Amino acid sequence: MEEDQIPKELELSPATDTSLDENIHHVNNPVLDLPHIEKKYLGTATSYVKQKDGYIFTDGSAKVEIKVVSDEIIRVRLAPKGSFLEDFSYAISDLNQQSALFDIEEDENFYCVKTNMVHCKIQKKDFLISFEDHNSKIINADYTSMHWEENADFGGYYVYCTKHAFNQEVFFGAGDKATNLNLRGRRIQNWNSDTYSYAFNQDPLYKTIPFYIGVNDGDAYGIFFDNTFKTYFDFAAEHQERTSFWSEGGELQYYYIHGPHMMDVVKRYHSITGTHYMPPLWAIGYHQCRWSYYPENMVREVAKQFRQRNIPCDAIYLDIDYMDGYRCFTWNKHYFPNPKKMISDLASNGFKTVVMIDPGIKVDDSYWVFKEGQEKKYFCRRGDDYFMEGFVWPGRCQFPDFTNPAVREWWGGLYKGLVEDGVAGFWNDMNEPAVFGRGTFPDDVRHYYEGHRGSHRKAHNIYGMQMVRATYDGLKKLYQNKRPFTITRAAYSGTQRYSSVWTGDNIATWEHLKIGTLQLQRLSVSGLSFCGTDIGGFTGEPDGELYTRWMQFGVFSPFMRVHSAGDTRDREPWSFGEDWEKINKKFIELRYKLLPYIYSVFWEQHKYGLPILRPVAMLEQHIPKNLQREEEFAFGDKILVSPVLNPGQKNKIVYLPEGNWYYYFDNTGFEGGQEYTIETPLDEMPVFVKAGSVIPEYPVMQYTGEKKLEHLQLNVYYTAGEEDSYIYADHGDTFAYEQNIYSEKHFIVDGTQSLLTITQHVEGLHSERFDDFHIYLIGLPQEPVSVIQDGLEIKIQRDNENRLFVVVEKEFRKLIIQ
Ligand code: MIG
Repeated sequence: MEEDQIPKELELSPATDTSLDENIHHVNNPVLDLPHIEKKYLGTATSYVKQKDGYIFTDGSAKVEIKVVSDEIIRVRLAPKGSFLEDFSYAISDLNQQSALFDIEEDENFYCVKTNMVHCKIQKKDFLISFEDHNSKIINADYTSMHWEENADFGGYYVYCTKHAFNQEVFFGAGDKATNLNLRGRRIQNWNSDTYSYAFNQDPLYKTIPFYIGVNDGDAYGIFFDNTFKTYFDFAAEHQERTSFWSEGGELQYYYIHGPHMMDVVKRYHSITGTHYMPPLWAIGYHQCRWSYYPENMVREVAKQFRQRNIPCDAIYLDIDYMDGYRCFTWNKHYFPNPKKMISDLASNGFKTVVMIDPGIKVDDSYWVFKEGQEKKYFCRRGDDYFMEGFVWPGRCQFPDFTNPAVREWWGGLYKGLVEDGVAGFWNDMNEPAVFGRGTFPDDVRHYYEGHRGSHRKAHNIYGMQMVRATYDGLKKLYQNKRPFTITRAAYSGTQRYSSVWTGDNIATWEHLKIGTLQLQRLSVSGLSFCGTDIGGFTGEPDGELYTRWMQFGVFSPFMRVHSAGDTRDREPWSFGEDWEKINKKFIELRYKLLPYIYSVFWEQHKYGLPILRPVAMLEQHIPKNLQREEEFAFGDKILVSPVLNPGQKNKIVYLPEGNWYYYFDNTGFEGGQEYTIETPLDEMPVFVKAGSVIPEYPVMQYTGEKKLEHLQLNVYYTAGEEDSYIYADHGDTFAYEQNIYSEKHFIVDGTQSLLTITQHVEGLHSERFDDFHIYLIGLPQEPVSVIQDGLEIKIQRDNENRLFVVVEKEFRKLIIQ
């Protein structure tokens, strides 16, 4: 859209526009169908007062706060009757570390709040807000002014914001939605729901991430609508030229996040909602789960099989059946007579044990958790003061109010026994919260909400997040600063600070494999990078081919776990016969080889807020066609993958972004910026490495830390240009990295001078235990004559597969290959 078209459209009078179809949500709500409920719009902006970090504008009765969070982030809040709600958010980790210089200008028609990067313009007439870059290019603009309607049902406001959707604009983000990457033309809602066997396009699902990224004319921006009530987003679905978002309560409060690159937007979104801590190394290995492995002999047998068959595995999960009558924090002593012994035997064989914990606490006076919770009044109550009760696995249950810090503290402590038994990780399920029959809690249930009390309407979408937060905080203390591992099904924005996530109860179909690739890419750009699907599909039966292709995608899923429902057949990597076992083994081994690379990608996520999976749209947002590609994505900065998503597929068209690439399995070189047809034999998948990359590789171990690392292998892929690579390492299980006890090796690979030079700079205080590097030189255009390490010539060697490598000192500065 041309810039000069905008002002005309901005003049549209909202009052004449009665067709706003956000009304559609009234259809199922008889109370709201009452015809007299009218939307109210902001009037003319007439004045403002300055605040410490922004301005409050008014039309004489309503107020709008524009808060400058940073040069690139502006927060907008609406107070329909002039008083803002308390400024509290569960999503935001810290706004105060940000800072910005800003100013305001005013003319006859506009106010303009300016930072170095963003101009937030408020058109006085109709109070329309727009965001422009410093060249006055409009990036995002109101279509109508912010509006609201008073709601007789619960005594609050439904709040609305309607923006222009530009002609070519596309939309990404929004969490776990099981739909195409580009959200244009879709309406979504957020209400965390237990959605067993969900379908493509089914909505809502388990998570609420009210954040999206818009890309128009090569420029990206983000909107984070920080509201925990049921929220809706309409991406040019109802009206081609409008994008709206609204909520059934709470405050209209959103952050405009400037780009211009999608990567910038995602980084900045992380800068306010936080990142995931470094996971323990074992948590990014291969995990084996099912509903459920029991009794003890079964668990031991599965573990034994892994080791006998030499298939790496770091963790085994115990689903709900390990508990005594599904009472959390207890053991079924019939199935598991001596859990401590079993867990320590597993541990000495390299297996971590992860167990499930649900929020529902069985109503049972002889059960200590229930009794304590009762005595302390920690369970949620109905509006009329009775306890909230619902049926879940244990039968009749009550539910802790995790929005109360005292309850969280108590809950965190409950893990003590299991931690002492040796359990290494915890899996929080059913925390949407899910209740059999009625789905979830009734609306009137009360929550403490950090002192800003409210009903379940307000707390529903953050219930799961606060549960896993309680879990994480408790474990952090109990493990005495060893890193916990947690995984949650329900989430709200910011949950990444406490947990990894999985996509819930998917199905063993090819369609669901594809849905999984979409969900994980989407979660990754929505802040929840540490994510995975149930590999193989939760319900239904995959055949060997589907299972194996899913395993291949699993290698490039940030979280790699096989899981399946209770009534399904065996799902171990060997369950489909020898041929499939061989391929599964090869790919699980690949995961273990790539671990130091994957760990470094997690570091980039943690430290810099970079998403782990990066859709091609994000790599090259300036190429319109890429905005529609959704089957291929980068895993970190250096590896591009395009999972095979169809049965019997012999080849696949893969687009390679600009630059040069190597096919991982045979090192064939490809020139990027175009599509190729790539063969897809069953034991390979399209995986490409960017030219110039340094990819560290571990020898295959049966579990992380099995053996001392003698050498660190570096695979260096020749480039005619220059490329940076970063490799991160640390203890693998403590928080010492927060005190800079880590090492970050920076390699510059340069093919412009000699044949190739590799320079190394190391930062951080951690010294690694390996002796030297084995550097493999891949794709050299000619045989090297000599290799010089810091002035001294070293030997060029060939391994038993005739691959070229050199042994180089750990501290080397410069390697010249000529
Ligand atoms: O009502 O714990 O998504 O992973 O195996 C089902 C049993 C409860 C749902 C989870 C699934 C888990 C299952 N749980």
